Amino acid sequence: MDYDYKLKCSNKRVKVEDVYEFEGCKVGRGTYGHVYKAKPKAGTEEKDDEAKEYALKLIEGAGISMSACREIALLRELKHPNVITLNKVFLSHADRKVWLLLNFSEHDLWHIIKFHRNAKATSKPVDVAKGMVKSLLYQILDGIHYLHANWVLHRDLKPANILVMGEGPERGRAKVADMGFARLFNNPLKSLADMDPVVVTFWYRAPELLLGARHYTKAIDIWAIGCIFAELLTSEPIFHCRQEDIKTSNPYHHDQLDRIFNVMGYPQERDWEDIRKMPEFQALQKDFTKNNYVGSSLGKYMDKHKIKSDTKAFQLLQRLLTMDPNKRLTSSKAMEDPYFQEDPKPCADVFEGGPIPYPRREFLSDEDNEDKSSSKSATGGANSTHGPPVKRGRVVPPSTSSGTMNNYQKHHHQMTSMGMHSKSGSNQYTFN
Ligand code: 0SV
Repeated sequence: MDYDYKLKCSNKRVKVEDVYEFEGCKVGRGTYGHVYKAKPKAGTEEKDDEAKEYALKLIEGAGISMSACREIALLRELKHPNVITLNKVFLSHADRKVWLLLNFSEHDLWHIIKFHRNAKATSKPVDVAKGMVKSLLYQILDGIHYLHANWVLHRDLKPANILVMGEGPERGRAKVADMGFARLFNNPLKSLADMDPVVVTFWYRAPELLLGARHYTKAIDIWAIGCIFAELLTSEPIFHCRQEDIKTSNPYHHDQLDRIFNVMGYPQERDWEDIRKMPEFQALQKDFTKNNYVGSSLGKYMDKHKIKSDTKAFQLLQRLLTMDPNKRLTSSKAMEDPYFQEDPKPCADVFEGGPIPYPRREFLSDEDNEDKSSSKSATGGANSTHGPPVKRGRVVPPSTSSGTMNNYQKHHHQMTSMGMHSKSGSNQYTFN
């Protein structure tokens, strides 16, 4: 190429570091790359937006790799309030780096649920909006409905991939994102044998995947949404199971299936007729004894967590967590469920104008930047895929609330769990 022309183009090209301030503002790190919180620099064309916060994702590796290309191509086509928004792509020719400019989200469900779990463990009450779980579930379904309508399957839905916007024009809006790990590890046909053992969670995996389903389906995403819904209601991962080091490409995970049956009961053939067609059906018959799960049911499990089976929330959960993928609810049917017609109605701001009790994202220290160790703690090691890595970050004070609550807001807030509201309003099990 003509050298002068190349130079002219290069001089014209806007460099990410010239227009955005993000030094020392790393908020995430993983195999996918690095994520920074960024603000437009004063005196740039973006100055009108100075108040707006962005996330800058620096894609791992050099140049426009297959995965960079896939992510950009996909996000460019998608536009929905409950799906992450790609604003711009910066190509840095000097170091062959690719940067994605996204809207910044202060929270995600992994951190929110962790906050409630800690509060529950220390018996500290948390003040959240009455309909928060309902609003979150509705918005997740809306985002997934949009993706499914466009034949995009998520394939790795879990709390860490549901972002929630903090203060600003999109306050309290949930957005479906994908930190990207699944691309490496979640392809059921991709061999994992030659990879380093990586701690991966199967907690959100549908039973048909664990029994060797060859393809991802919309129903697989719906199962994961059911798992997230249960976790929002109880603050516990419903199908919590010991983490495994995966070294093989085998999709069959005995312990994870055992956990599912311990909660749900063993699937009856009349409930899931095609189970016998699953590739791992023989292994299932060999390894499991139906009688071990007699007396287990979702109703019993949720009842232990103070969620009664005559509630609309429970009934919707049961329809989402249906073992037979062909009988599982679709996203559009789920959005029409009576749960959403019942008060409190789902809101656009999941916090319903009330204060946001969750801390802001921490900035990662330089030490974290180089940290490649693989802690395998229950809360997620550096290589774990179910949640953000253990961070040693600088703690930023909790986000300021929207100020004192007015009467309307007070009406919508109480010491409560995120989701279930008995008539008395007591939800002592979860957060009180
Ligand atoms: O959500 C992202 N990227 C942003 C991650 C950082 C956010 C920090 O605030 N990517 C994304 N991919 N797919 C989606 C869905 C449309 C399915 C939700 C969102 C994606 C990720 C990686 C790759 C390789 C391809 C697609």
